[in-house]
Amino acid sequence: MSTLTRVVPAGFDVERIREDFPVLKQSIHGKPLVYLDSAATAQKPNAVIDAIRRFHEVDCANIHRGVHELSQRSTAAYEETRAKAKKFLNARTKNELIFVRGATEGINLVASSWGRGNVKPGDEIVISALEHHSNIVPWQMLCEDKGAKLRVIPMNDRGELLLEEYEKLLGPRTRMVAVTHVSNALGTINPVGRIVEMAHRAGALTLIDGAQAAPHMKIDVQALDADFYTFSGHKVFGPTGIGILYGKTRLLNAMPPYQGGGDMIKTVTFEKTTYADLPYKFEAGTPNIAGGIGLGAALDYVNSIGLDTIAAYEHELLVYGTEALGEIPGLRIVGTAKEKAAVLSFVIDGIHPHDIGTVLDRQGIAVRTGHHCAQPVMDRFRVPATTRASLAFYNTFAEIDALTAGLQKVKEIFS
Ligand code: C6P
Repeated sequence: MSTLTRVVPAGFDVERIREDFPVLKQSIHGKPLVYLDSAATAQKPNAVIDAIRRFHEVDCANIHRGVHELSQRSTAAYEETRAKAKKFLNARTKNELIFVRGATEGINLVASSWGRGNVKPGDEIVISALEHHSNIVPWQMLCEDKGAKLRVIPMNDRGELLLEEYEKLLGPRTRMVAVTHVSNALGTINPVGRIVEMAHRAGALTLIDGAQAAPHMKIDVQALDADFYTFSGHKVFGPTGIGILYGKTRLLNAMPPYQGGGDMIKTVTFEKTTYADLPYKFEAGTPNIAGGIGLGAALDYVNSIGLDTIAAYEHELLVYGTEALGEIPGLRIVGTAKEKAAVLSFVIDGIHPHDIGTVLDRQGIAVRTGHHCAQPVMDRFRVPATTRASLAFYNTFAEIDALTAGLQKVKEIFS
């Protein structure tokens, strides 16, 4: 056992919490599962699994379409999640929350719908060097389509954005600044409040990709003054295929629908269609009803622990993990920002990350290896890939010890 300091916030009982996650109670290759891949997708508590099961067993019906009891119940449960998401993000009204498939779709919706009417040849979109492909490619597609230019905020060797360089990128042609709140590849927490304020001063709008922030910290879109904010349900302990896009009412009202179909209309004739009011204008077709209900249960679950408690505990895990990995000769942590959340990305001299991941898996330890859908980040650090251990509040100090021991084994095998 490591002699490093383990600090646990008062009242936080990780073993109690782990009881809520059935998937964690299994062995992989004969070893207890150590799940360190929550940035890819988080595990689901019983509350979420039960809510989805209950929907299918008891309430299953399409929403917004039926006068019958089941449809009323499923509509109410689905819409209840919108209210929960409003609270989760501190939005002004429920109508500012659009159900999407995940952060990827949230960003594509804005790039496509807002971009269609607001970006002209010569305009500029600013993103950062830390972005996931989901917050690069939709803007690149928009720029190609419109003859606009993509500008990129650079970062330093710790993985922190250079705000003085960002300032220089802002100008009269800047239409949108789209940055991640927390980097999935490095864990850097960006100063998004400051980034938003600087964008607004230049007359640009902002989109914050909250995919890696929502599971780890309290978010207040009003305090941030973000114009758009998006996150994925499956990373906040909810199901896959569901997520939230927040947008300011004024902006959403001015944007055309993203997709056409059922549920997003007021009237349809062959001559003309009129669209539904917010938020339904952006929600064409039968949605992921079970997913929406599961997401509501996930937000309740996260709130029952409390995001401040979660952030405090995960910070201690991260500090402990950083120290523990730092003691392994030849291991280099990639991404050492002062403000960091939940991610330990690293390389080991002479050993390919895929080999590291495979040996760890044989010991029951699940990590992600590769470019983490952030190839420009890898290019910036001149590595083809990293091994990434990503944390959630159900992880333990003992699991970090298991990772450290696993990495010693990797070194023995490959030295
Ligand atoms: N990152 C990871 O292992 P979706 O796929 O739509 O739920 O989320 C996309 C996305 C957007 N932004 C950031 C910062 C992200 O981390 C992700 C998803 C996962 O890092 C899967 S690639």
